Amino acid sequence: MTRLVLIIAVATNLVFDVAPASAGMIVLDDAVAWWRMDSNTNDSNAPPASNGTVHGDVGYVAVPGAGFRGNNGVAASFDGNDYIEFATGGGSELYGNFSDGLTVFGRIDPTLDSASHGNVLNQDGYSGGVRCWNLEASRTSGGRITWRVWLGGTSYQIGLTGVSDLYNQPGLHDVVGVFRPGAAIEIYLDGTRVSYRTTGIPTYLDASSTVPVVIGRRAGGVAPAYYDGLIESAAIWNRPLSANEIFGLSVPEPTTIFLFGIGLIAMMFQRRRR
Ligand SMILES: [Ca+2]
Ligand SMILES: [Ca+2]
Ligand SMILES: [Ca+2]
Repeated sequence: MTRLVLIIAVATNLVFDVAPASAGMIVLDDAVAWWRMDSNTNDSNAPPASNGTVHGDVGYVAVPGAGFRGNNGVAASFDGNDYIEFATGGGSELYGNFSDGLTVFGRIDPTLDSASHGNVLNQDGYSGGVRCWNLEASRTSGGRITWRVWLGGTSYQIGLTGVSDLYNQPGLHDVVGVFRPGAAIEIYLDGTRVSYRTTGIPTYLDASSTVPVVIGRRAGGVAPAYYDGLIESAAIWNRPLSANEIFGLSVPEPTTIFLFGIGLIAMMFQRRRR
């Protein structure tokens, strides 16, 4: 029994301690696109490389948390008139009807200056354009996170309000929107599911070959809805991540210390038995 605990603890420590960022990085490495936003808008998971084109003056600033969860300690800064656009066209890993599912991730610190709908990451043509999906940190209702998907122009929307007002919670937070075809749409905050819907869920989403994927504002329409604040990183998977995988993106740092402690205790028991 002790030997088993030892093996589990040491193995777990290998995952969490030898490479401190690996818990989150294992999941992020599996994304079709992962934008680390340390000095540019390039996709870390290439090929294929879904590199972004900057519009405006996106800057880069130091943030806490370097060395954990894929965070290199730098975030992109948006001040209300900047965005990053990704090329449309056939064959791109970012586009499709996501009949196998979709997960969208942003590690963000929005500011109170954000528009009423501060678009973190979306393919949302808004008024007059095709709307596919969007992830927002909205000023409306005190900083709620909203995740929407569309099929046939119908909005399947869930929103998070009140208790998780990101504007009054300083620092970076992990927000995740998940589409599970025919089953659920879900919002996760810092690794925990905070909102979900299971009725009326489509088996695929509207797709567009002309509306681009965009970070920092809506892809199109009459109201750009700029995001204002920091984005440390963002990613897209063309499948629904499991709850465990999403927790792994945001695994709290004390877990490392806790598991390291279990490993030490197990080793001490092992030595005393000899
Ligand atoms: Ca890629
Ligand atoms: Ca600007
Ligand atoms: Ca970063």
